[in-house]
Order: sequence, then structure tokens, then C-alpha cells
Amino acid sequence: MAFQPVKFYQTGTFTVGNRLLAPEARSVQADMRRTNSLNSGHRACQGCGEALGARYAIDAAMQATGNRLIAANATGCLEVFSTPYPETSWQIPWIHSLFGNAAAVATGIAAAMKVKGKTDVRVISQGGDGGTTDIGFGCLSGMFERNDDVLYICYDNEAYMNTGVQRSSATPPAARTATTMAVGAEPGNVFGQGKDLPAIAMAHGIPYVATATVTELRDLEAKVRRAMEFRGARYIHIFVPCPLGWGHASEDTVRIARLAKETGLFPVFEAEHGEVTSVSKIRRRMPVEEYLRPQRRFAHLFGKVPNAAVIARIQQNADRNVRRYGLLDA
Ligand SMILES: Cc1ncc(C[n+]2csc(CCOP(=O)(O)OP(=O)(O)O)c2C)c(N)n1
Ligand code: SF4
Repeated sequence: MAFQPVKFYQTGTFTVGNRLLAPEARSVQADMRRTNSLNSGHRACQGCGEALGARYAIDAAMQATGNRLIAANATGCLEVFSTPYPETSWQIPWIHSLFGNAAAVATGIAAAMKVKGKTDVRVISQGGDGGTTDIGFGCLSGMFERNDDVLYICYDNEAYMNTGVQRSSATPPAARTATTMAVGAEPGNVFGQGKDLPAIAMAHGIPYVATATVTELRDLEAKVRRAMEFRGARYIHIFVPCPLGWGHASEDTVRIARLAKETGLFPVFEAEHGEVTSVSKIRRRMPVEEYLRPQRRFAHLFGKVPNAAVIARIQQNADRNVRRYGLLDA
């Protein structure tokens, strides 16, 4: 791919770029040769976590593969905001699949590359949580089971955002969505139900599974690079707050993602062949209220009298993650 002139927006902070740090600590975004895979001019909402996550993930994958990368994209916000016909923000070979078959389309591309002897060309498939945990789940499970040579990235904003915020099987319990009626006392998923896709991916025994957030972007990049060291099926699940669907300020995207990790609600880890190999420890543990309060989707829990019983159940979920993944230092 031809060299792209780049603009530097970074300030050398710890969140973006880090170009004032030592070379080994810098982000791909600090590199003049970064590919701007998802370029400026797309139509994501201000503060969109999905746009941020995709930008970092795909640029890191491009760097790791020497720019030999093809991406298949399920229908969803990422696809819609980046490719309003006849425009595109993608600076890589990119194909829009159906909503439910991105994993199968990517598998086909990988097979075609193999037949052509182009094994240096690597394939990524990507989609939102609806496209991944619900409608695309069968194709994805097949891709895992066959150990197809594809990295699948799920951008988890915990609902179907592109179509106006419906509940998916990744929507957390008690989270209000705009258009899915509550079944029972609380909106969102029923406590104890829903799908934990990273755990399901691990249960397939695939070579590599990881979770990441848009708070620790160098960690995200490192995981994409690590994923590209393996052949076979790989899965990365990125937590991407959505200001529009979650009802938080657009400048709070990174803070909300940090709180998800620091409360234990979103465990950040890596696993190889079904076994957890590393965990990002909680640095300063926070109660779940700190995470819930800034989001309007949880506003019904904080009326004149806070709904202590439901908040306690959400805290129990965080505590279980802390125990299960060993998120606190002994
Ligand atoms: C078979 C089919 N059903 C429904 C739709 C409509 N549709 C398009 S995008 C979308 C929601 C996408 O949600 P998600 O995968 O979570 O991605 P997000 O937009 O949240 O990033 C839906 C329901 C479709 N395109 N195809
Ligand atoms: S609705 Fe959410 S995921 Fe979609 S573009 Fe806006 S912020 Fe991003």
C-alpha cells in the first residue's frame, strides 16, 4: 500500500500516541508509517468507542502483517458510518458481508488466499456484539471449530446500536435500551442470562482469545500483534462504550471503559488454547456505582431512592469476575 501522509493529533499523553515515550513504549499511532486504515471523515458519533477501537486494532494488524491484510465487516455501526456509498474511510481491502456471515466470508477469503499461495495475506473479520453474539454466532462458532486462519474482532457496545439500541445477548442486566421493552422487572438481560463470548471462544480451544478496552490502547495493539503471531482461529473482544446508546458524555468514552475494567465488570485477559495466560490487574478498585451513574441507561437505578438490591446484584457480578480471573493482586 502506498505511503500515506499523516497528520499528528497526539499530544504525547498516555492514552494516545505516546510519541514522547521511548520507542518500545510508543503506540502504532505514534509511527509516521501508520496506515490510517480507518481514516478521518467517517460519520461515527462524537466519542464513538467503536471507531477508536477499530482504528487502533486495524492499524496494529496492518503493522503486524506488513500491510498484507483484508477485512470482512458485518453490518452494523462500524460498516455504516465508514462506508456511505460511494465513499469509504477504509484504506485497506475491505468487504461488507451480510449482518450474520462475516466469519464465513472471512473464512472464504482465507481459503482463497491459501489456494492462490498468498499465505502472507492475513484476514480479519469484524462486527458488533449483535453481529457476533447473536445473528453471526453460528458462522463464528464454525470458524472456531474448523480453526480457520482468521482473526475475528468483536466491538462490544452491548446492544444493537446501528438500528436504534435494541438488546443483544451481550447487553448487561438492568441496562435500559431505547426500543426493547423490559421483560419482567428490569430492562436489559435477565440476571444470569446472556452470552459471555470470550469464555465461549475459549471453550472452542482456539489458539488465541483476548479481551481489551479502548482505555489501554497499547494493550489493545499488543494483543492484535500477538494474535497475528498465530495461525488458525483467533478472537479479540474489545469493550467499546457508545455515547449515544449508553447515554454518557462523548468525552467520557475512555473513562467509562476504564471504570468497566477497574470495577471488575469487564475482565481484561489473554488465553491460549483455552487456558488464561495473562490478566490485567485492577489498579484501583472502584464500586460499580461509579461506572453505572454516568450512564443514562442505568439512570432508573438512581432515582430518589437508589435501587440498592439491583446495584448489589451488579456488584456481585463484578466480584465474581474478580474471583474468577484473579483481577486483584494478592
Ligand atoms: C438479517 C438482518 N437482520 C437485521 C438487519 C438490520 N441491522 C443492521 S445493523 C443491525 C444492528 C447491528 O448491531 P451490532 O451488531 O451490535 O453492531 P453495532 O451497530 O452496535 O456496532 C441490524 C439489526 C440486517 N442488516 N440484516
Ligand atoms: S451509535 Fe454508538 S457505536 Fe454507533 S456510531 Fe454512534 S457512538 Fe458509535
